Amino acid sequence: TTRTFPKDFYWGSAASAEQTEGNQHGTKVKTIWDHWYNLEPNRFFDEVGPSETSDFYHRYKEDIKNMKDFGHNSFRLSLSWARLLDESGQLNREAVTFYNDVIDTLIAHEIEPFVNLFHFDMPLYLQEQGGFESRKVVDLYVDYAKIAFSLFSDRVKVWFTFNEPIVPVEGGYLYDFHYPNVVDAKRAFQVAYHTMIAHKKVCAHYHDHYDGKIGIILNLTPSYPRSQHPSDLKASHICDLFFNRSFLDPVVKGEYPEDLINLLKEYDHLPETKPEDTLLLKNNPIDFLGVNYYQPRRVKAKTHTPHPDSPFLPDWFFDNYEMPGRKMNVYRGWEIYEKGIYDIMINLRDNYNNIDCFISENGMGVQNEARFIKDGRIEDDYRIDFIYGHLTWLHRALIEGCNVKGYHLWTFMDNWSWANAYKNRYGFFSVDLETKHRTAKKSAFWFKQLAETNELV
Ligand code: BGP
Repeated sequence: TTRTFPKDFYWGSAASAEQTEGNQHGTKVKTIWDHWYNLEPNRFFDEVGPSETSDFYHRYKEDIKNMKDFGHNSFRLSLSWARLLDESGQLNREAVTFYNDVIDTLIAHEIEPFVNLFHFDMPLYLQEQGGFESRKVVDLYVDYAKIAFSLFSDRVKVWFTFNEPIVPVEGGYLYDFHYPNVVDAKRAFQVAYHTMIAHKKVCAHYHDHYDGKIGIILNLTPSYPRSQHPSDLKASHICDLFFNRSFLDPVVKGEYPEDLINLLKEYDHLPETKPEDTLLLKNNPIDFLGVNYYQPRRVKAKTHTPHPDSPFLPDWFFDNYEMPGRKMNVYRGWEIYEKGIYDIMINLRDNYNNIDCFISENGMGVQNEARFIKDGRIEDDYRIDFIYGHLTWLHRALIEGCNVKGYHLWTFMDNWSWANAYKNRYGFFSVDLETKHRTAKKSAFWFKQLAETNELV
C-alpha cells in the first residue's frame, strides 16, 4: 500500500546548537556542558566533547544545501543563549551574523526555519546563579527570548521556547545524568515550575508583539500499565502525571492536573509560586506543539515500599516493567514501539483540543555504523524500517483526524550527545570525526523520495 501525506506536510530533521555547532572556545561563554565535560570527561564516551562535534558553525552552507537536496522543506535548530549573549548581557555580533546567515541560507533554499530557544544548554554563569531555580534567571531567559525575536522574527515564523523541558529536571535534579547532578525532588519541581513560568512569559510577549507561531517541544512517553489491575493502572497514571502531564497540561490546558498537585501537597513537595502566576499559567496557550517520541514507558505497581528516608522520586509510585517480547534498539537500550506515536496523537486529539502538532524528533541511534558500509555508503536499512514503521502509524492518526503537520527525524547529521558523545549515530548523514566530511546514508536517499512525493511506499 501507498500512503499519501498532505501536500504541505513538513518534512525535515532537527538538531541543537550544543550538539552540532562546535567552535566552543573563546567564541561564546561556557555552558554547563562545556564545564561538565571538562570536569568529568570519563562520563562521556570516547572523549569527544561539544567542541569536537560536527562543526555546523563553519559548514552550515554545505549542510543546508544537503538538506535541500534531500527533500527538506523545514529544519529545526536551536539558538545558543551562551553564544548570543555574554555575561553582561551584551550581544555577540559574530553570533548574530552566524545565525542571520543560517536563517537566510535556509530561506534561500525554501527550508522553513523552526527555531528553538533552549535545548539543555544553560550558560554556566547562570547555572551558578541557581539556573531555573531562580526567578532572576527566568527573567534573564525572557530577556534573551525578546532579543532573539527582535533579531530574527522578521524571517522566523515558527518558534519554540524549550526542547524537552522535563529532561533537565530529571537529569539534573532527580536521576544524575545532567549537570548539576543533584538528587533533590523539591528543587527539581521548582525548576520544572519555573521553566513553565518562563515558557508562559515568553509566549505572552510573543503573542503581544508578533504574528507567527510559538510552541514548545515535549518528549511524550505513553505510559502503558502491565495489566488492567487497579494497582498497575494507578502506577501508570502517576507515571503519566510526572512525565507527560506535568508539562502538557499547563502548556495546553493552562492548569496542572489536580492529582499531581494533591500528590505533591501530600509529600510536601509543592514548589513556591507567586499569586500573579495563576493568570499567566491559565492564559497564553501555544500555537504549535512539537512531540519528540522515542520510546514508551511500561509501568507496574511498586513491589517494595520505598524506605521513608530515601530521597523522594517519582518512582516511589511505580516500577518499570520490561514487556516480554518487546522490540529493542539495543544500542540505546530503548524499546521500539511504533504504535506509541499513534497513541500520543489520539490522546492529543481527544484530550488536548486536537492541538496542531508535529513530530519534532524520532530516530534511531546506532553504534559502529561503519560496519554497514557498502560501496562507500552506510546502508542503514534498520533506520529506514524504523522511520517507515512510525510513519505508518502517524499516517493512520492523520486519517483519523489528528492535526499532525509534519515529521522531523533526529537528526540531520551525526552529532555529539549529552550522555554518550559520538557513540550512537542518528543522522541521515555520517560525519567523519577527523575531516568532518559528510556522507549521505541510504536513509537520506529514501527520505528524499518520500519528502518529494509525499508518498510512503
Ligand atoms: C532527545 C534530545 C536530543 C537527542 C536525542 C537522542 O532527548 O532532545 O538532543 O540527543 O534525545 O538521545 P541520545 O543522544 O541521548 O541518544
